Amino acid sequence: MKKHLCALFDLDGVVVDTAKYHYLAWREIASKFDFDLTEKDNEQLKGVSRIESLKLILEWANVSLEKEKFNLLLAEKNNTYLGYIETLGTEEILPGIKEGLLQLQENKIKIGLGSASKNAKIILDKLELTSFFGAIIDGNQVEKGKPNPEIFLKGAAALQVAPEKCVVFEDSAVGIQAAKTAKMTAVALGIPDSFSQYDYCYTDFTTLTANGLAQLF
Ligand code: B16
Ligand code: MG
Repeated sequence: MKKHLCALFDLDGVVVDTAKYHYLAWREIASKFDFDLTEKDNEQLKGVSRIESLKLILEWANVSLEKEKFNLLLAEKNNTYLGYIETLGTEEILPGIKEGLLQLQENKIKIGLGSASKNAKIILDKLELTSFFGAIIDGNQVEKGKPNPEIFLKGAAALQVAPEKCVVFEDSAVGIQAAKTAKMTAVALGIPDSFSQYDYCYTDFTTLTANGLAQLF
């Protein structure tokens, strides 16, 4: 019997390196408060929804804002981010991802996306990867962001696979927490120290494809 029947992919930081564009856009917002958002700070924003990210930045900058101004900044950040990703193309798909998706597809493994981003569908289209995904769950379809397991549980339900039969590929600590809370197998992509819990950790998808992807399914 196959160990897992479904692969759920995070988007930013796993499929494509849009994390750097989120960082640049948030830096511009933070600079309005003379707050220098560092790459280390940005690590804590990975996988975190737009609203929660802004709340964190304001907290770090020790700034409180009225709702109207808060919403304006959210829109501004997204416009800046959309500007950065306007020319995003297939060359920005992270190494090993296309090969991994093809391998999973050939082995009839169901594939889903579980991203906190409200821009996930635009990005997948730009990367010409949409057709690989049998279900796309993004920030528009969930009430609770990662580390809440809602995103991944909705992905499993849409693909009609039990959570225990799903593998999640994630680059963020909150995403790995969400996968574990959902009782899924969690594969962390990045440096082990960045995560408090995971089942497997690989530096990137190429290393995973070469060393363990086939064994997971
Ligand atoms: P948006 P993921 C997350 O995507 C990003 O990691 C996080 O930095 C971002 O704030 C969040 O999406 C919301 O994105 O502003 O486009 O709705 O990693 O869960 O694919
Ligand atoms: Mg991510």
